[in-house]
Amino acid sequence: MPTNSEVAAAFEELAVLAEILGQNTFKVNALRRAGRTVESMTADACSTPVEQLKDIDGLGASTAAKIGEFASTGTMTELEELRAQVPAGLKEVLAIQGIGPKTARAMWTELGIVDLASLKSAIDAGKVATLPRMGAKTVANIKEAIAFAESARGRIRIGEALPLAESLVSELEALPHVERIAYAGSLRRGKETIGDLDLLASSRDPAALMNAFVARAEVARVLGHGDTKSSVLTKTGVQIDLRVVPLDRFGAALMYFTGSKEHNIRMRERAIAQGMRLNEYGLFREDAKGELAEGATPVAAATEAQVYAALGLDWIAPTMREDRGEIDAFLHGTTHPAVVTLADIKAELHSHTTASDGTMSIDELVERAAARGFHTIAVTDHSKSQFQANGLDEQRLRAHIKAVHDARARHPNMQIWAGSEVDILSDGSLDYPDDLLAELDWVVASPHAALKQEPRAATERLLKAIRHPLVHVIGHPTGRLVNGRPGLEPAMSELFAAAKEHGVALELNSHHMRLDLRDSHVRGAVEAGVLLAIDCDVHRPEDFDELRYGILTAQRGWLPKSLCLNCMDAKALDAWRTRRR
Ligand code: DGT
Ligand code: CA
Ligand code: CA
Ligand code: ZN
Repeated sequence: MPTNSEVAAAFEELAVLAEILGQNTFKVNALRRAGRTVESMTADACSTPVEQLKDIDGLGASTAAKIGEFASTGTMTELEELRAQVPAGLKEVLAIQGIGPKTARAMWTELGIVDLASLKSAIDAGKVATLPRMGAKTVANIKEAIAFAESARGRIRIGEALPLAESLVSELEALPHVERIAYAGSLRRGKETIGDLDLLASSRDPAALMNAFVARAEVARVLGHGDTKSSVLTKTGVQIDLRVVPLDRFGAALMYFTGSKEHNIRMRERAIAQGMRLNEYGLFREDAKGELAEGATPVAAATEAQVYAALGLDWIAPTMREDRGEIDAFLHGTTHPAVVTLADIKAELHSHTTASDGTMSIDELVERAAARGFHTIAVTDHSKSQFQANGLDEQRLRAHIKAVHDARARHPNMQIWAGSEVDILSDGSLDYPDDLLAELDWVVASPHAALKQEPRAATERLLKAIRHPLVHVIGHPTGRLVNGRPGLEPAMSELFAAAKEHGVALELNSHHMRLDLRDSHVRGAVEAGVLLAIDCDVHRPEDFDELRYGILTAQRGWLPKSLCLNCMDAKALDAWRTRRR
């Protein structure tokens, strides 16, 4: 069934199209009002009878009928008709900052502009400046906005978004009038890519906070500047929204703007089932008429934990708020899944030194691992096929094994393993002969080349590596790069079953460019009872800091400590290792 937001979006699109087509303002306004009304309804508009809908303030016979139609067909006849009349490319014209429906209509009907390309040529030909209320300054702004829209990127990787959000939060937090500030949205949920950044704050002087926000050095363009909400685009094309809410409502707002939308919908349904209403201002008890009274005092609003508690739930970590069963799992009195945290990680099992393409010596690598409080480090330089990464041939590997073992005497408190990140060749065989692999303490087998293989071939390739008796871990199993390349697309369930059967671990590579396994794979692996290794694939000292992205992804996949190799104590980990030796 369509959600209220979907119905609202349909009304908004209808209003925009009607406006572009020059239909009367009264009708356009009625459509907009209907959209807003549905958006704020607590009941599902699509399951409410049309007879009742038409009596709701903000709706009427015609808009109620449209909702009824949307509920049964998923669209509105009029919407389809108007879409057919307006060139599809006008949508991207309308999306340009500074161009509203009236301007778009004039551009279309008077200048024949139908998309961004024709808009650009019309500007260059000096035609746009001839439209009413179109000074040279406005045209210049539009031109700049087009360039910007073209450079603005899609979703950004978490490794870029999180440091940006952290610096914003810590600097704005230092302002004397700021009471609280936090990032919300998909970033707080730890998704691998982020559409836009959502910041939420409470301040004794909201205007001053907004002024400080829009004046920041990274801001390229201010999209909106108000006392409760401002939006900016950064020079690197990232949109950031900042909202200010009262401190005593911060928890409810943080919960709302953290999402996910699907989780929020479930929580609102739960509230309604208990005679309450949940929105971004708080959790409220319905009055005697079953309505939400204006100015009511919330049952809970100051902290997220209070809101969850008032709904009979323990606080749910943002990484788990995706409507994937978390509400049932966090009911009061149930034992929740104890997902892995950063502090639980005690070993790095995939790392490179200057012997292949790393920047650190064996000793520096060990010292950095010790500084993290780790008890174990596996040194896993590349194998011979990775010639561009200076992969080790058999002779060099033998010398390297000795060098790694010699380091043990200098670092008695660290468990140091001589390993290899051995290539899984395209046919599933490994890049070193078995007798050499048997000399290693630790074997990570990873695919690096032939990543465009057919899914079936990829599955067979990885299965062969999993069945190999000397392999401990399959490194970055698909080889995908976030926003880069799709990588292999093997039948994951077959890999999970084989990994479980053969006692091989799969890697969750923490590097924000990889996150491979990805969150949904982690969840599948967990359900299959497969052990995972959360590694940083360390090449440089700072790569140890990538761990937090791996942890967020692991949490999104509900990975318990008990299925994470890196959470074992040194002895247990070594016992697991030697079972395969
Ligand atoms: P993104 O930015 O695409 O990576 O994803 P989000 O989850 O950050 O989404 P965004 O920025 O559109 O909105 C932030 C949060 O605000 C979202 O996770 C939940 C909440 N929210 C936004 N729009 C709606 C809505 O129409 N209904 C509900 N229930 N929540 C919404
Ligand atoms: Ca967002
Ligand atoms: Ca947003
Ligand atoms: Zn590697």
